[in-house]
Amino acid sequence: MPLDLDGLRSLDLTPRLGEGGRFVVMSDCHRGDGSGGDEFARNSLVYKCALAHYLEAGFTYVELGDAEELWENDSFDQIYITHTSVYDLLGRFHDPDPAKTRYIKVFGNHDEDWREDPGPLRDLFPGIEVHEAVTLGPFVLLHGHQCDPACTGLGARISRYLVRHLWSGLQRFGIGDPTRAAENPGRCDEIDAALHGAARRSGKIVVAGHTHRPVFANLSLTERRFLETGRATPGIRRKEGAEAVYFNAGSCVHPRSVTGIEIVFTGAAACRLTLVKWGPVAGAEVCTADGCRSYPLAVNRTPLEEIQIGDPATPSRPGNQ
Ligand SMILES: [Mn+2]
Repeated sequence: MPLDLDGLRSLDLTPRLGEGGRFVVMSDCHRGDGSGGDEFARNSLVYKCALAHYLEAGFTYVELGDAEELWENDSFDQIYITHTSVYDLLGRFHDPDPAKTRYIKVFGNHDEDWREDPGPLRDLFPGIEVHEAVTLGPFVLLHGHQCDPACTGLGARISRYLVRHLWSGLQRFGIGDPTRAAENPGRCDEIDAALHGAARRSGKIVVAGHTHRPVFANLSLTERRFLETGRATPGIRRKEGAEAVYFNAGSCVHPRSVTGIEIVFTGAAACRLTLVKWGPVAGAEVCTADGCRSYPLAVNRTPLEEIQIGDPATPSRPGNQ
């Protein structure tokens, strides 16, 4: 059944936009127990560098689901013990006052347990709520598994059983979990199409996660590359152009980087969206108020795509206007 965005139980953050606002959306951390199956562990340093930047720069952090890997791990304690420094940093975004908190948490399929009982989280983040979706001006932010039959209802229960009892063991030997759209471009295309359809029907702009593949203005990076260069392998969808109604933040479990989407409001109804990648860069020059310095290895923020919404909406690459 097609997804009805108006049927989601949403937190409405729109009242916060009066004075502008900076939001960063990151999805699919899949934080685990530090074993070979914990795909987040290799990126935790990069992720913490990104979070520290957003904390300092006054952003509100929207965590868009599958933050905790509760399909593979039955104990949140072990996830917390493994990634304590991450939870300390997240704690600095949190405020028990829902009107002030800068840590907005949405559940996905792998951490849907929080929907029924966010109790264990509340020991770390007093009073925290975990939402199905967030409304922010023209945007609806949701995890996106609602459009994936393998990850909702009975499908989710079967997938969870397989992941818990079979794949978490195999993953330690490097075998991926086949229930994830992340490992299947065809399923990824279907979920993107369903989320894009939901956005068109509702007149809202959708920002989701779940597929682990960044999408900007309805184009994945390879689809955009095809439009720009005419080059692609046969399985890549041929789209006619960008359409600023559907975006996907990607994930924090890419092999060497994390991706996210920054939404910076420049007026009550105008904002700038940027798809960013954070990752290690060799020989990077880092400039601060004290001048510029070269480092053998640095964690850098790289803008990949940027668009202005509210003003004449022209998709463009940063520095190319
Ligand atoms: Mn998911």
